Amino acid sequence: MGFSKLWLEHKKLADTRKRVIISCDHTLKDSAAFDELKTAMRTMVPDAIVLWKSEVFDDDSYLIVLSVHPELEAEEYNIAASSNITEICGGSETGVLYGVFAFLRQTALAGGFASFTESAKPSQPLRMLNHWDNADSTIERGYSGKSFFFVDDELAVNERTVMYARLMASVGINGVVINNVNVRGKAKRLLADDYADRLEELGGLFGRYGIKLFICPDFAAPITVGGLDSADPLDDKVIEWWNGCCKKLFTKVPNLGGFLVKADSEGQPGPFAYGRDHADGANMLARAVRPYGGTVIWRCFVYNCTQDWRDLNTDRARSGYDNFIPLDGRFDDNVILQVKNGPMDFQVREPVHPLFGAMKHTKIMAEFQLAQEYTGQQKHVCWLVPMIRDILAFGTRHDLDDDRVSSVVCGVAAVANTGDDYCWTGSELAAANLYGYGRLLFCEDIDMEQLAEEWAQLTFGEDEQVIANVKEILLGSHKAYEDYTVPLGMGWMCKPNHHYGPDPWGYEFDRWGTYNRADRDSVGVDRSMSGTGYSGQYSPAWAEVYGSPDSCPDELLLFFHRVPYTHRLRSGKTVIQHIYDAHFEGYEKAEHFAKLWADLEGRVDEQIFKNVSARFEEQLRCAKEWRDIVNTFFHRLSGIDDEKGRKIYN
Ligand code: GCV
Repeated sequence: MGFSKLWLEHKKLADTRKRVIISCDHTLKDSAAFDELKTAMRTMVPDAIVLWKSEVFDDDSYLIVLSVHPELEAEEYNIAASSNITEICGGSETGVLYGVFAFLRQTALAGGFASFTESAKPSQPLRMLNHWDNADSTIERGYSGKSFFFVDDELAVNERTVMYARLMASVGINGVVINNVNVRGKAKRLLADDYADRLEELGGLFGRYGIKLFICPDFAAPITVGGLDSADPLDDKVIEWWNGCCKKLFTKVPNLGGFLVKADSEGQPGPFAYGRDHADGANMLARAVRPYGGTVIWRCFVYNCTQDWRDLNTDRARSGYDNFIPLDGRFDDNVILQVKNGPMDFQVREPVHPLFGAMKHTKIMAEFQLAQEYTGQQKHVCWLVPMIRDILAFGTRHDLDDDRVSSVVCGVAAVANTGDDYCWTGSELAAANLYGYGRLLFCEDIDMEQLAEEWAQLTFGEDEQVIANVKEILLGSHKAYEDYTVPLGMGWMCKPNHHYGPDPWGYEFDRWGTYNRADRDSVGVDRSMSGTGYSGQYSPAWAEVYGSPDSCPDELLLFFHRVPYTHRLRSGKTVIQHIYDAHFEGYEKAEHFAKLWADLEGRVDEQIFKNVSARFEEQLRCAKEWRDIVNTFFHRLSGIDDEKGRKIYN
């Protein structure tokens, strides 16, 4: 299947110059930065010939000078651009590459060569994408076709992977995990010789674009690949096996950054089977990868997924903190703990995970999910970037010089939303999540309106109506989705397993620890100190805010508290009235967004228009189901009428 170039389409500029001269030394001439610039200039200034250095420089020429300045940080760049000459300096080839992409972006947005200066270095040192791709080409929680990394158990390195690396580098992604954290099927053999040549090739490609390659190993590989009878992290034979395996692998694949590990979670093997803990498991691997500069990223998504719903004391929200806080300080310095943005699992609204800022002696990174597992599965528009921005900007109120999540983490990862669909992300609008995520991690102060406009213009062109409508849709989409699905922090009223569409009690009597506990009088889970005690996992200042329904922010009230339907929110509305209003208003917003899109017929590419229109049709169908099922559910339980007398089914 072919593929779109997304925001790297490079539209023609209104410029009639005859020559674009790229001046740089020989080393840079072989770099991705040079290639990107050359390719882009050929499309953007089609009347010009693109030359490497030239004696001729006249009014019909545009000169771009590329250079590496080692006094800059490796990923930093400076641009000084004018109408006839631009200088781009970077701290390394990657810095120059980022500078080139920034120059191309600004030039495309300005519609021609403009005068500007820009200096930037990334806000986050590690900016990752985690793919949940399986070797058999399926993608766990994938909504955009099949894997383009794995085709029928083989690893593919082809034009599509090149385009992928280019797209990711253009928004500053510098680490990619290619396979699912649930290591299944042939992916268990990623550590064996089977994939070595292709991993080397893919690593080389990624390296050219400043991206480190990561894989998820099977923690039980000493057994499944090595034929040992144990994977005990403290067993000498096991340690020796991993040391040998890593020596071979990292020597063959020099651009391998390390491992991402899901252990003792949802059925994955881990150290618990041998009476060891997460620090034992992570450190054993960290020592095996250390000689090669490798990193072990160890996930904190660990909880009891065989809970009894009758047990009111066990609280899944508590588990990350309870499991890992006792281990603070025990992890080697090439271990990073990867913590989901909230304590549950990528719901549309959750409190920020209490581990941020609390683990003072351990490296931590944040994990988000661009694949919209719980947020409309790339059929509904739900632009997650403002939410990610808010979470990174959240002040943990721990006693730190800078207590914001963005400062207490050493990197950020997101579950990717890509597949082998023509447009990569199922819906063209879902690509705004991919683009915006990368841009945000590079520049955490970026303005969301500007970001939405920028993406819309690079994707759809200069038509102001298109940019305005797309921007309005993106900016309002998350709130609309939250409103017509699960407002007030309730979460989880989706259909079990596939997580799409409403089912208010779908998880209520199940083993996953995800309950709303709605009855005829009240709704919500008491996670205050008189309930499960989860609110006490925060810094004292937040523990106090979250600990009482009077001070808890409305949007999280039912996450932290169990209250009667007649409880008055800080907004002045009752809980039940808020539920009704949110569902009616959220649906209306979705209708409005669909209309904004419909108005663009003839203004955007016909194929794109049709694909997104079909998705809006589905979004409206599903949003109506959410509205009517959730409203009816609460009306039947509570017996309280909507004070505005709107239609609720009984
Ligand atoms: C990769 C949720 C998802 C699973 C996913 C898991 C995780 O439970 O539903 O598909 O597994 O999170 O993050 O490990």
